[in-house]
Amino acid sequence: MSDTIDLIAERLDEAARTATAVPQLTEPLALDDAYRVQAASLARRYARGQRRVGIKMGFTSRAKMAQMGIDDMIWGRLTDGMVVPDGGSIRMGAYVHPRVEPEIAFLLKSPLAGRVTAPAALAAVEAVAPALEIIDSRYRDFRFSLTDVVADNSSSSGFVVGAWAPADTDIANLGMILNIDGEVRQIGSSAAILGHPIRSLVEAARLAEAAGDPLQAGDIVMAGGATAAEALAVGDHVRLDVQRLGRAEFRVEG
Ligand code: OOG
Ligand code: MG
Repeated sequence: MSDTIDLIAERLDEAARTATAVPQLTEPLALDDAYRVQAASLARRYARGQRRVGIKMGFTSRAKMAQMGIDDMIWGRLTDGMVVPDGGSIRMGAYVHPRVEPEIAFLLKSPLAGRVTAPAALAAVEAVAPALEIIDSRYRDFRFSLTDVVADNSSSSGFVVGAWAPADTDIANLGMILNIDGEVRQIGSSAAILGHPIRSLVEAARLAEAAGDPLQAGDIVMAGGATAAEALAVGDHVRLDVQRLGRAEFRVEG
């Protein structure tokens, strides 16, 4: 099995590195093995000098589950190579078929592992911010099964974090507006993320520890898309406004 895991990890890592779509996996994988593929493909990125900076949660809202037809929460690793500065730009050619989704990000001031309560999770938070995730499935046509997407690092490919706000900011039910080129494309609420985004951090603490990769001080945790994702095109100016938290934005260059 470990040969198979390494081979799939190499295939998916190459697909991400070269921005080339690949077919869905034909090898039947158990969920644990899909996460092993993810870890092995991330190990290849670390070997190229990238550093893990946190994790992203996926399918934490109904809108995202409905858009992709998957009902299970997933997670993936974030590296410094995926950071897009707020107000900066991405190059379309570095992606297969990127999409963007409105999220909330947490910055941790202390480690957080295992089964924790929501207040304990909040106590580990240094700051919260409006955030945009750029997802880019390496699978053709952005179609995948649960284990396919987990193996592919849960489609993570980039993220933009706006200005950090104090951890005691009430984020239970904040209006979120995703705007592309001045046009409102998605409207949602932070409450769409598991009823309250802090629950996504609670789940992240449990899942990351179970995989032997627990959350650390300094980690960024992306809580998951509050709405469906929007496809990106060259020339797009993407902006997220989150009530009370402010905005995050970037441009898509050719
Ligand atoms: C999988 C990643 C899901 C989210 O925020 O729900 C995700 C995908 O939709 O390609 O990042
Ligand atoms: Mg996401």
